Amino acid sequence: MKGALIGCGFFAQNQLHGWQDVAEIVALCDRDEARLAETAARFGIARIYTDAGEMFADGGFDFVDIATTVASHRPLVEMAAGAGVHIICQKPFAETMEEARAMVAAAQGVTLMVHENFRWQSPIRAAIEAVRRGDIGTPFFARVSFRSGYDVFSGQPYLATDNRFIIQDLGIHILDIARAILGDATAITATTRRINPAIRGEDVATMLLTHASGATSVVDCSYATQRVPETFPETLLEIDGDKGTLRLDAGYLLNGRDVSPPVLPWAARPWHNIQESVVLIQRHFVDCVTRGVQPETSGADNLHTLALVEAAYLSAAEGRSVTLC
Ligand code: NAD
Ligand code: 89V
Repeated sequence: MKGALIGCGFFAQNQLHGWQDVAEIVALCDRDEARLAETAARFGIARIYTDAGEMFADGGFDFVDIATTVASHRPLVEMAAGAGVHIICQKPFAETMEEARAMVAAAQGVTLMVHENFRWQSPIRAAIEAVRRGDIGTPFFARVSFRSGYDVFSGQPYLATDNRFIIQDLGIHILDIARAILGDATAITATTRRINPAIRGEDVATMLLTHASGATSVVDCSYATQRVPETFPETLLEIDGDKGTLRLDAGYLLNGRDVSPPVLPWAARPWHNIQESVVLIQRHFVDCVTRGVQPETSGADNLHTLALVEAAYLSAAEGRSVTLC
């Protein structure tokens, strides 16, 4: 398959490395000319555009990978859908449910996948597959936990200045993991805190979910946890079922077994876990398009994860449990 990528920023470099083993990226777009030129030279991509509309008009690709920040997602998704190309869109998919629903509606004729890669991290995937195989029977409880003091702001400065921080940026990934393990949630109660005075949004969130199956999960995240050793970017799991228990502990130990992700040739610790998951989700996307089936984190599926994000902020603001329809 041939693809195009929009947004040559911090994280897109991983996506472009990943594509080298999965599909051919034939065109690049960024409105920042310097970033565009530098990225095109790094990956040897000849067709470059500062205007996405011009890139779609020229065409010649089957899918587009939208790697920009959230404010531009809706116009770019709508443009791509209008051009009839399949779409991967970075998380957070949208800033509001209304925008997200509009994008899903616009993309009815193409495959639309949200780049929700944490559920594709191989240690997390090993746990999800074990649950899906029935290794621990019927799960009734999960804790999905991400606690770190890693400086994410130097690579992604917008994380320090946006009104919303940890639930929208990181909580969204681990709420998605909770859904992958226990299915959709019907209610959420959340508390948030800002510990780091140098940022605008919340950097700690604790969420309690009731799932439609009757199971309960605790989904907690912090970028204010000075843990030694630092575990960024590991998500730790405790999953209890009626026939057994799974623990994904620090150091990538799944019930004591080493499930460490590989460090791909272009990757670097500690990001290697996330970097490998990019390749795995890209393969999943190409496989789904080829087979004509919906990706796990299709646009429609992601509406449920986004609804949890919105409900978590509402719950924290109003100090009450929020029911999801
Ligand atoms: P960034 O600011 O470094 O890069 C975004 C790039 O998009 C910039 O170069 C900007 O010029 C370009 N851009 C924005 N709007 C555009 C438009 N309309 N047309 C063309 N170019 C445009 O951002 P980043 O840190 O790379 O984050 C990008 C997205 O990736 C965010 O949504 C972020 O949440 C997400 N992200 C995901 C993961 C993950 O593991 N899934 C990790 C980090 C970041
Ligand atoms: O995965 C992400 O979305 C990143 C980070 C791990 C830093 O939170 O923004």
